Amino acid sequence: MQSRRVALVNPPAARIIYGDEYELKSIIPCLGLLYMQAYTKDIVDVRVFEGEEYADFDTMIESINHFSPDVIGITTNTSTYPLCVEVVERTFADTYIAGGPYAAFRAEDCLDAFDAVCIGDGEVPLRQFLLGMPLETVPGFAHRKHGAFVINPPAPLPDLDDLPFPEHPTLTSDAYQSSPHRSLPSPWATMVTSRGCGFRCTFCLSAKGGLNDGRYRERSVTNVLRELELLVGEHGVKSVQFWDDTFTMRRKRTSELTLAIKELDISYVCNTRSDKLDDSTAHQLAESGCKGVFIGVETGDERLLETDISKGVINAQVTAAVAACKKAAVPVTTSFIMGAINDTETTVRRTTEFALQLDADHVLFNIYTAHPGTVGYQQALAEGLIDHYEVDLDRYRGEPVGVPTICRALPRDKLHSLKAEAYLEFHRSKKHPDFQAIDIYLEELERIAASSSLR
Ligand code: B12
Ligand code: SF4
Repeated sequence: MQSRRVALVNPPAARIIYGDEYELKSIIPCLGLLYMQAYTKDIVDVRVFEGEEYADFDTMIESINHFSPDVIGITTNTSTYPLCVEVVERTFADTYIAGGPYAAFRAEDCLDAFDAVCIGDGEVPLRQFLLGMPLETVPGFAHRKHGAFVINPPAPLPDLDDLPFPEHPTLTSDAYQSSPHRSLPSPWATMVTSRGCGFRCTFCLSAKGGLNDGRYRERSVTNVLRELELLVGEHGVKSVQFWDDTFTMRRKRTSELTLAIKELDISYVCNTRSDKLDDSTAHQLAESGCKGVFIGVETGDERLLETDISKGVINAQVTAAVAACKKAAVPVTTSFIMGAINDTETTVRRTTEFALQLDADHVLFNIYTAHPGTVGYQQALAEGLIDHYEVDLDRYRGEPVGVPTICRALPRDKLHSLKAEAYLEFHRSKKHPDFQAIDIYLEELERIAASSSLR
């Protein structure tokens, strides 16, 4: 018997989401889809359709239709949701399943377009469905029964060591790119050695209350090492981007992991929190080939850091973590958010000043996005700053595309100019300025001044 065909789809979103910042951003495949492909390929003919690998959206749709899948599973982010619906409208499968960060918290709305929504990790529920379990009974799925919205009991979370390794399309396709702070020698791969985080940051879906309740789960060092050895030994991989939320979460594991990685003689980049990055950890990272660590600093305003962001650290810890990286010679990226509910021009400028003071190797400034499922979204709803918004790519232009901003004092265009100014100040403060970035943000400032196109 011919096995069922399953398409797992990530719509092409980078050009829409990144706009003029496109050249400066990371574009990588969706690991979630690749994990689900690896977990089901023994029972179905499953193919991943990564939007960035196609010339345009139409070509991807044609390719999906040519494959003629029985089941289509689509990964959703807030800004990509309209494209996800378009995939449903322009293809012809029997069953449509949505999953990922947006659908998990907008399950009822998504059921207007989809037959089921997967809430949380998808490997086990998808496999159960493909093995023949009716979607009405699959743990982890939400669906409609006689018009009523039903959420099935949650699926058990898999032991991450039991999951087969995903494929690594970055090794074979040139559709992917690294932002300057993640740029490493080719061939490069992306990996997660853990899932979840569980701190309380108000904008983040890896926080407590977010995806899988933010539960932090680890792969064993042995399991990570096996995948790395495979990548290095069989595919000649020279570097790895670790996309864990908090790579250095546990000191003991970090020591073991960095010792193991050191043996492989690769370079890598990772993300963490400032309270998980002291001198000794920074030293271990450096010794094991770490060429970049990303720290979410969020704001320079100490009060907002507690009230609006709920980061659980103070500025002194950030300063110490950045100093630790510099001492260990690990390049560091500091990332900031502008436009939290109570941000003002003064607090945003304080953020820029803090970024300049920290003087990291790279910096990111983003506009606060109230994603459904976050505390920030609930707060903005409760305070009447937004309603239960529809994602609308035409109405809300620029980052965050499709989504209203929530800042009480600063309209969208003002936030965008403060962001562009912050980038300009940062890059101009450097001994070796990034002229490409300077040009991008100068043009952005001119555009904002010339029109009020950012609603
Ligand atoms: C790596 C990463 C990226 C990568 C790759 C994105 C991608 N498509 O995977 C890059 C750098 C490109 C990126 C960019 C952005 N990202 Co990002 N990113 C992440 C990060 C840190 C890890 C994702 C990951 O690999 N997880 C591990 C895998 C195994 O899990 P997973 O992808 O969630 O998939 C599992 C389940 O969700 C579920 N599932 C997912 N899809 C489906 C589909 C079906 C059918 C089923 C059954 C199940 C299912 O099953 C999977 C396996 O268990 C997450 C935070 C996080 N920890 O999740 C943020 C996150 C996904 N990013 C986020 C955002 C906002 C962005 C940007 C918009 C940021 C910006 N302003 O530029 C852009 C948009 C990119 C885009 N194309 O849409 C948000 C999304 C929130 C939302 N509701 O939209 C997150 C959750 C961070 C946050 N704020 O909390 N990101
Ligand atoms: S520390 Fe990072 S990953 Fe963890 S909840 Fe906060 S923002 Fe999310």
